[in-house]
Amino acid sequence: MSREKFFITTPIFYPNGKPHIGHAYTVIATDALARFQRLDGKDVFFLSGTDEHGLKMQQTADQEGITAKALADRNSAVFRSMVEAVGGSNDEFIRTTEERHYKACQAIWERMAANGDIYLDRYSGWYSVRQEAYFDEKETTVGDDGVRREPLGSPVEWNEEETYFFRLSAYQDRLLALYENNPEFVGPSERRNEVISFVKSGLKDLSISRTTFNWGVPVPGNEKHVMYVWVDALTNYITAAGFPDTSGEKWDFWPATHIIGKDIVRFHAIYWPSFLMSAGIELPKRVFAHGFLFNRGEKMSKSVGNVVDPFALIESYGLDQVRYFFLREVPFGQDGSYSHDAIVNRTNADLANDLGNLAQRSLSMIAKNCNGVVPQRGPHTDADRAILDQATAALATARNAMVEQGVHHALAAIFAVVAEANRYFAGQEPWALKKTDPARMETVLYTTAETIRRVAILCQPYIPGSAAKLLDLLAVAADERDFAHLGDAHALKSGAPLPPPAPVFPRYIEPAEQA
Ligand code: ME8
Repeated sequence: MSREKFFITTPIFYPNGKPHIGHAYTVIATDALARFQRLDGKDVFFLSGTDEHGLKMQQTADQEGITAKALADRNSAVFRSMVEAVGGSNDEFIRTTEERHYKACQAIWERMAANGDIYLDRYSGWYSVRQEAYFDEKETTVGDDGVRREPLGSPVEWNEEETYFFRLSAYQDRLLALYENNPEFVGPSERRNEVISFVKSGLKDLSISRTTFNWGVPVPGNEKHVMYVWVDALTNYITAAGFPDTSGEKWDFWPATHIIGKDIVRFHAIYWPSFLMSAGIELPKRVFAHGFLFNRGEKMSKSVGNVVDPFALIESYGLDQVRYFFLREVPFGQDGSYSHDAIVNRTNADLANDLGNLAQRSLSMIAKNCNGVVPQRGPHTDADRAILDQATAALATARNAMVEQGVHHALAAIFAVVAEANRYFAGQEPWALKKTDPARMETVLYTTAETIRRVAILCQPYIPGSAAKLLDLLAVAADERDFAHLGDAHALKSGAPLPPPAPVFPRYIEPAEQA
């Protein structure tokens, strides 16, 4: 039986600067969504990459006195290592300067042209280099400094050029029907509402080529023009699925779920489906936009000079600590803020204290009192049953949350089990049972270890390294860690040998206190 396919993407990053924490956040969240589906038995294709063309890249390269390609090569590699550093389990890392991508862009262009949606005309308007987009005069404002800016604040300049247009105006009704008939197409609902009202306010045809620079994909048949960077960028998602070859195996992954930041919803939820409709290609399953992260301006740590650098953040707090913090603390889809204190408090409380201590205390007791093997499991009481059942039930809750990108809800349900397991452990007092009822002590320790096994299996998408360590401590085989192995049928076997216990979650200690 072939497994259900699941294709998920991050935005492809502009490598004209260094990766910052916002980029890392997108990758971490998309990675958790990808890992979850893999563990849930799906055949997953997880894509990330870099968006290397456009005027911004050319200008940055000019400032540095290098070619745009050299800049792209250098910085794309940095983004690739950022994706790796944050634990990205992506199957591919696409670069828009790849030959296969040029072919895909030219193919989608030709299909849109063949459908009568592309025409040549002149364009003039207020152009923002930073946004790589034209703005209506009425969308711009002139500040006290005499500089005219678009709504997001970047300066605009008057520009006039010959350009190809895409007949976006022709897609207004089809787009509105799409949002109406597929309410899950754009999420969360605030973003969906914004998109609908933007489309209802009227769509103008879109300028989709540039002649003022040549760092881009040439327009087929008119090499004076390069494609507008967003036509090029959005197409990456289908390049990776093998387009224009739609008969290959990779194409079976399409359509994708796109995870993006809220700044680029318009491109993904309006332009992209219009291009695809025009080219006769199936539309994405869903476009989900997360919020923005803000540093509250607190000093992060003495050892960290630049807190927006994801590499430095991981260095200070640990990878799973950073992942856990962002995934648990920020409701996915809303804006969030981070600070040194918030990261330390959250990860010390949930990871070091709740989960880490529970594992350490129960596994040490097992090592000491049960000869280092999985304890004997006597008859289960209601309390034993209840905690194990809650752990199993958390999968259904997490699954329902994860299909709609409710990453924080999934983690909340899993960590509610951890909190309950701590109450169970404290309430059962296995240390007291040691003298009065050693058989019952074994059952309590068994139940605690089995609960930790279930929690660790469920934690893998979010804190993969630490979850693997916990499963190692419980001697769970590598091929018995997916969600199909969560329940009673795959529970720990009494008498199975366990490795010596070791702490999994170091507690963060302020550098000043370390001395
Ligand atoms: O927009 N908080 O690339 P990009 C949270 N190349 N997320 C943030 C963030 C912040 N402060 N800042 C950035 C592009 N991001 C295009 C995309 S896709 C076909 C082309 C995240 O490098 C957010 O997800 O400027 C944003 O969408 C993404 O980084 C890419 O930003």
